[in-house]
Amino acid sequence: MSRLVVVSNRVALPDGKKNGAGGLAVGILGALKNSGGVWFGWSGETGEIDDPLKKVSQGNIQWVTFNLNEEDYEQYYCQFSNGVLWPAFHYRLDLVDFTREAWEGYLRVNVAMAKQLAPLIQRGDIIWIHDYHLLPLASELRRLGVNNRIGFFLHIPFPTPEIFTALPPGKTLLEQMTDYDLLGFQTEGDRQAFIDSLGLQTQVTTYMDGHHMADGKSFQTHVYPIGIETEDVVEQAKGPLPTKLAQLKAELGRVQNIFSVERLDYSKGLPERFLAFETLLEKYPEHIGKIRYTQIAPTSRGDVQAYQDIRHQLETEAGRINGKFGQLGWTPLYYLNQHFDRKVLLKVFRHTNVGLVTPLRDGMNLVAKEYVAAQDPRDPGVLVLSQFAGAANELSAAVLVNPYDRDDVANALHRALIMPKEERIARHSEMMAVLRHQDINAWQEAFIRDLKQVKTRCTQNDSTSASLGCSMP
Ligand code: GDG
Repeated sequence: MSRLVVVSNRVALPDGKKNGAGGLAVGILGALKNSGGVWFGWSGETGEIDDPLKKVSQGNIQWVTFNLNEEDYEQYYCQFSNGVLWPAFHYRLDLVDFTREAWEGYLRVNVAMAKQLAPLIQRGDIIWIHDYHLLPLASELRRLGVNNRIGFFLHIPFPTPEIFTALPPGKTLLEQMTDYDLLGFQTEGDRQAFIDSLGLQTQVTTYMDGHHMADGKSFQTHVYPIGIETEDVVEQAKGPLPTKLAQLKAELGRVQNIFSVERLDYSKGLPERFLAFETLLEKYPEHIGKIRYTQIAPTSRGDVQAYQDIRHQLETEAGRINGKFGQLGWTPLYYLNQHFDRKVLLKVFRHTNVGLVTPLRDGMNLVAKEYVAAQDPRDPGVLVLSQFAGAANELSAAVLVNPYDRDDVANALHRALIMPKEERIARHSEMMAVLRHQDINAWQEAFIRDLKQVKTRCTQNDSTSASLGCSMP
């Protein structure tokens, strides 16, 4: 049976608890346990990329990590991955800070990673590479003679050609991406945007079912909406509240709670959400004194300037809104710039009336799915969800909003706060059916199944293609 080699920027080591990736680590581990293999990525530590690799084994899985020096970390991770690709792929060209040094650093790290990884790859292994940090990795592995099946999954959106073509190295990135055998996207919109961007630069021939040929290379594109560990979330959210939370619930009495949690990131639409909450209090004063909005937003990528800016913006807005509407004994908005324990979060989800998830752009958004799965099916809360989250494709029974329209969000919040129980139950049960069917295991199994079925890589010029079992669709 073929081994699986997973590559991601960071790995979740076996001794640690689940990291910020939430259920993603569980999905990857599920895939690795099924076939055995290697999980390769950055250790999170400073050193040289060609330092000896750190290896940890447990059962049939080996975790292999490398170090990065400060310049690599700055250029590959902070400047190019998170200062160019992340904003551009989330439609924020205004925040893109491109330099050629950053691009060269990004390439340098991908080249060095390929050199470290190639000797670990055995004949017959399948390789699954994750996310925007590693767009060129297959290309570099191919250069080193790795002909194994290589798949890629993009966790974030793929922007439309108008945005993508603004990236100075866009053409090279697309060429590199066609060195994957299988490219997976969160939504059909993302998949199509990739093909459209590629089609602007080169002739793409599409056969049936996402099989393509471009520049003599054949590859497939498919949609795999990522899910959560649905049953695990259901179980963890159930049961009695820890003492502190139970006390808080008792103190709040009949106050209705609006709740959200996400990494502090400009793509999540937090300032817009605070303003929509203000509009709710202005338009529907009957809620004053009777609701509370709690926003948890732990700092992420604090080394990047745009992330420092948004943190200041939120602190200012929260203070202003509380100053304007607060009363003695009532604070409308709780903003907590802290990381919370996952178990606590899932229980809090269950005891809140509205889950407010309004990113301006999001590949999928797992918080939306976790919020739904955590609800009590006999008396569920309501999910208010941005139409620009990938999750909106599957969770169409949420109250969908345009996060740029604060009146729309305020109206949706009002509707959610007064929604009759029967409607809440109907919406919840429709969404649960989707979450149970398309959970994190179904996601990884679908991707791995397709990757295994890819024919050995072939090119139009490859005279040995037929003998390798390579066939054109
Ligand atoms: C990327 C894409 C796509 C958040 N704060 C805390 C905490 N979290 C957990 C959530 C959830 C996870 O982190 C975040 O996942 P999201 O999907 O919401 O967002 P990104 O981090 O931006 O993830 C996204 C995802 O990849 C997977 O493909 O859905 O679109 O941007 O699980 O619960 N967990 C804990 N404390 C916190 O304070 N314990």
